[in-house]
Amino acid sequence: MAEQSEIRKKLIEAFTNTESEFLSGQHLADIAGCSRTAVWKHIEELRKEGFEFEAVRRKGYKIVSIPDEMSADKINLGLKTNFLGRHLHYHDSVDSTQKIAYKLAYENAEEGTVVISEEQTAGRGRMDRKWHSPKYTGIWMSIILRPNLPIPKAPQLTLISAVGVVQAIEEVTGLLPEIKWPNDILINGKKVTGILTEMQAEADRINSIIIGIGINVNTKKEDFPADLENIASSLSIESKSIVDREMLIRAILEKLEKLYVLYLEKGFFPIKLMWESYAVSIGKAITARTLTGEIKGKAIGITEDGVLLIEDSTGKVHNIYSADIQIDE
Ligand code: BTX
Repeated sequence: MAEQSEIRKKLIEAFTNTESEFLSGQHLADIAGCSRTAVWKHIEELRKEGFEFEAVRRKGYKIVSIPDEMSADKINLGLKTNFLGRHLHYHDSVDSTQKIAYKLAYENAEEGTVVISEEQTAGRGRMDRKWHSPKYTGIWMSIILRPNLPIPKAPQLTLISAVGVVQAIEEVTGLLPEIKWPNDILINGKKVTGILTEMQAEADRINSIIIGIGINVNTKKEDFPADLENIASSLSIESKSIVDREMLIRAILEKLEKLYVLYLEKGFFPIKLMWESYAVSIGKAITARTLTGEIKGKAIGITEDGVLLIEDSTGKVHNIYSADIQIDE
């Protein structure tokens, strides 16, 4: 399947990189490394995705228009990664991309496999909370990673993902997002992105990590339900423009791949520094709500393992592994 989408990617690139109007079937076959019959079949597949072509005998094919809706082929177009997103599963509507990625990972899907849907009917957040994922407005995607790491390192992947998403949003929109530990990405104090990291493990090793990323991209104010109205926002609302979702997906996959490779080679320290440079809560008075209770104090940093450190009024430092954070000042 990857080879098929690789061929279609080469075909679209051939059309978008050329000055000439028509490209012959033979020329396209040479570029894509397949037969002329295969070229014709791939063009038919692209037509089903909404690409429009004109075909003229003896002249070949000309691209007339590229569809507005996302498709695996459009996301793939110009994607500069080695493994992230090379296997891309695109859906119109699913319950949760996490569930699909989880199943794929169980069936031995390769590292870097990505599941994207235009809509989620049962998108989920942490601790079984709901994630609002309306159609065509956002990026709802899950990424399968297979790092050879011990289980306690898993939370670091959430922080790596947050840094990648922030860098990609900055690059594509010019907005300056902030990270609220561990996984919220905020712009002007409102949540535009949530990240959920789930794990399949065997004995003491990680088998796969599924990183779920939900971004409100072109959501309008009136599209949010009443309970999110005051806490959520979208990149479009904040930038006052329509944001190209496919470009943003590519940027995320590219940034994340670089950070992940850096992490595997050099460890968490360089990522920690980047993460801290985007963190909104560090140095502030915060309340952490954990499953067992509430801790108030000053957020003084994160550890090498991505654990949040809070110093309470008595000077005692608490290690916070999982909590919801409220910034008090
Ligand atoms: P979280 O538990 O930190 O955040 C969930 C909370 O955020 C909800 O209880 C609600 O208050 C608020 N919320 C719900 N939907 C939105 C939204 N669209 N924008 C802003 N705030 C919202 C965050 O969990 C992790 C979210 C991961 C979502 C991705 S999407 C792709 C993948 N598939 C899937 O089912 N989940 C992940």
